[in-house]
Amino acid sequence: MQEQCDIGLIGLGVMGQNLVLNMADHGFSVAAYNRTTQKVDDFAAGPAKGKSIMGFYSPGELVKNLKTPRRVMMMVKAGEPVDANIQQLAPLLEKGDIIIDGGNSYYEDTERRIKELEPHGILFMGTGISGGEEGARHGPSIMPGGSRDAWPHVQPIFQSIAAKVGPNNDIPCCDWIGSGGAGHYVKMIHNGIEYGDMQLICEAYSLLREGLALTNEELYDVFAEWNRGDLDSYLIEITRDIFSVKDPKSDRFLVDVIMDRAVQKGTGRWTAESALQLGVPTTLITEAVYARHLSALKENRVRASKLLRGPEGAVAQFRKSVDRDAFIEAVRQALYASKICSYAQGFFQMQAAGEENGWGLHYGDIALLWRGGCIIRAAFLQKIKEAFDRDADLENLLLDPYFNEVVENSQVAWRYVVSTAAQVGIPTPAFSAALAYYDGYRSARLPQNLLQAQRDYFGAHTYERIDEEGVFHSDWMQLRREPGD
Ligand code: NBP
Repeated sequence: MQEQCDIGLIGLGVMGQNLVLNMADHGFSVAAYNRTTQKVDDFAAGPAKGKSIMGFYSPGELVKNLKTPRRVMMMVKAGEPVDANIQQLAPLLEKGDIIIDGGNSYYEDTERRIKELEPHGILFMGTGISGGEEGARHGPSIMPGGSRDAWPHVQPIFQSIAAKVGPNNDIPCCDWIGSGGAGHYVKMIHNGIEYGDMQLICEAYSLLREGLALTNEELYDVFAEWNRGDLDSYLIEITRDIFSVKDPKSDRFLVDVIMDRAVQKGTGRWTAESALQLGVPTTLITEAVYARHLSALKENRVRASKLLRGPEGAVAQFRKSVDRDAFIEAVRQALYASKICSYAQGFFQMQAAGEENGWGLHYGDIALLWRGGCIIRAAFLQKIKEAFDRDADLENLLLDPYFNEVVENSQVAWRYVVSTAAQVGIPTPAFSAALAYYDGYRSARLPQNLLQAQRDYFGAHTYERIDEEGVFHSDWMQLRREPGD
């Protein structure tokens, strides 16, 4: 009888194949299946050859060849394919067996699936995985959540294959996140933050390219320099590299021939939708989603560009008078301060969702999981970990002494950059949203007293008073000054 495998994996797409190879490299035997069976053959004869990997042509065969409790991981497209696979798998499994969904599923779907499988005794884990193809192959960031009883059976595999950080490179970027849809929720926030980070970098690029007319070679040097300081991160690093790549089809830089129309798969939008439902101000990520929508209106923008005028000659005037090095440094500071606001908003949203759903999230540990392996990996995440170590109940990252000081020290530069962008007509929705959030969050009094008055005037929606408990309504028509008085 052939040896039973440690784990089964369904879905030999980009992520699935690389995760299987990663598991095999770490000493685990893997049973693999894909709906289009040609992929099973190609994989077995290609990258999987000679490794502890067995290919199968049906979920039934795969399940028969697994050790108990059976562990089956799905890496298929989110949505209907996940349900279709669960329907096939569930009758083949026994009480105590485990299904892991490693795709980018919507967290409410995960919560539903856990409940649907519970009566059958099947444990379901919704697990976020980040790092793309390269991460999956050599060490992703893994965010497991769902049925807690499944975790000890999966932990050794996941923690072996995950990225490692720390002084001895031995802290895995994978730990239990929480019950229900917590794993997928945290992955969704990760992706939302990724949207924000990417938009901020694009705005910095736009300010330096449109504002200062820096060449790609100069942009390379700026990003290389930034990557040596507080902004040290995977996204800054790949952005630096992008500025060095020439188009094989022309003598231009590749970035300059790429269409300025962004696409998206929806995790940023889910983050924004969840923020709206929770009633928390995740403004920067939401602006980043809208920025992609605006970019997609390419034809409209081209038409409008011929009709709608900006501040005439403002960019030329700015270039003549600006101190270039000082402006580059100001953009760097504005980028870092905005990034801090974005993470403050993302963690605030996670805290709200964690409390509402009773997930028991540990925020410092989540920051550490993102320290390596994933797209938003950055040195700065260590600072977030330290902030939550200082105060596990930290209300807002901006209130931590380190972040408070950075943002305060950056604000002159940050305000200069945002006002310059407005003056010369360069759109910076994420920089501006971050600054408006900072100013709003630090305001003990906002103008929403007037808004409450308006609501009460036209709809008798009532208001509260600053000097007396209770709910009040005024007859504004009766009390107002008559027009002309
Ligand atoms: P791919 O597009 O490379 O592969 C999709 C896989 O899903 C294929 O194996 C496909 O089988 C399978 N599949 C589909 Br589509 N519909 C199916 C169905 N009804 N039944 C069974 N299998 C079905 O995806 P990927 O990039 O590897 O991503 C997999 C998951 O991981 C997704 O949820 C994705 O959002 C997530 N993710 C991706 C990345 C990334 O960087 N790519 C990063 C993190 C997470 P087939 O061969 O028969 O069509």
